[in-house]
Amino acid sequence: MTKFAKMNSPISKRFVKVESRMLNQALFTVYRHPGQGAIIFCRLDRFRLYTFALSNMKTQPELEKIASQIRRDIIRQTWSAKSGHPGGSLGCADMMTSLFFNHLRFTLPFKMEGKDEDVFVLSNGHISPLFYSVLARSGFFPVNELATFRMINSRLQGHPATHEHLPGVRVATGSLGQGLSVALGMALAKRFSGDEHLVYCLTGDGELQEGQNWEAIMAAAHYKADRLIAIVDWNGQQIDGPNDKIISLGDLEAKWLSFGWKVLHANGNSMKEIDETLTLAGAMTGKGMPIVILMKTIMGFGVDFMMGTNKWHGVAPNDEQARLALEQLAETLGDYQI
Ligand SMILES: Cc1ncc(C[n+]2csc(CCOP(=O)(O)OP(=O)(O)O)c2C)c(N)n1
Ligand SMILES: [Mg+2]
Repeated sequence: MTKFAKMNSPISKRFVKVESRMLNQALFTVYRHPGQGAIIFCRLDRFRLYTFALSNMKTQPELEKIASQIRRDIIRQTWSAKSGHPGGSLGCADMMTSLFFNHLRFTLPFKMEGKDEDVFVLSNGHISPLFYSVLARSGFFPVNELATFRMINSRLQGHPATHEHLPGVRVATGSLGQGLSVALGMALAKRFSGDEHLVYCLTGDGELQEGQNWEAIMAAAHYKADRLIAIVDWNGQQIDGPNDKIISLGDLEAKWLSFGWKVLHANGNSMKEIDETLTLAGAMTGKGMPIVILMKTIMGFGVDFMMGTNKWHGVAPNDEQARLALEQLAETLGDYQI
């Protein structure tokens, strides 16, 4: 499932120019082939020109439709289990939809080794309702299994675990601060085995208060892990309140830069922006530096009464709240049976 290939060839006349705009200091010109995918022409700096051919790419409206269903799945899983973490799950739904449906190169059925494919680590394992929905909706396991979320003996435990052998889960997470170290190990293993595929790792912002992250961040730059892409869910909130009240993250960009990472920024709740930033991040791999996307999100995004507060970090909606939430989220792919 190759989503893009470096072309560095002239744009054919059959492509129609859609728009040009700046994104993370790079000029993107988007061309579309009638009936096919898009070409993104990406000018990274004034000396080098890159073009990227994208095939089988989902358009922004298509991704938004999928994300709406995934948000419904998040509400329905936490509502039926009467527990779980809807806030962070809703906030990261756009990025995870774009990542799994347009960028991550994986093969099915799932193989634990992850050789010759991109791999993903969910370090903030508590947003499992999102992870499970994205995995199910992209074919890793049957969508109806979402109905077993958090049940005894289910493969869909509150936090992802390998013991249950759920396709798509390569590492148990939920004990915060560990995922990036594992992702770095995977990136180095890929290098040793001559595999040029990418390793993506999503972490929370509150999670960055765990010291182990900074060992991994330091080590990744030292080892030039340039096929590792970290994504920070920068929602400004954590379990007990805003980051700034608990332990301020300070100048997050300066910190990652000073540790030797390439830093990109994105609005994680703009499908267009996050989708393009994931393209840009992919294009920047293999250049000697690990890459981080500092992704601004709104916790609870998509459900008005859940947005912008830590209140819904780990609280499930009751019947009435679930009804009100689902009214705001279109059913696009079909709800699973509960
Ligand atoms: C090592 C560890 N300490 C504490 C917790 C409990 N815990 C779960 S989520 C969370 C907050 C994390 O904040 P953030 O990463 O910003 O996630 P968000 O609330 O934005 O989803 C905490 C403290 C945990 N899971 N692991
Ligand atoms: Mg947070």
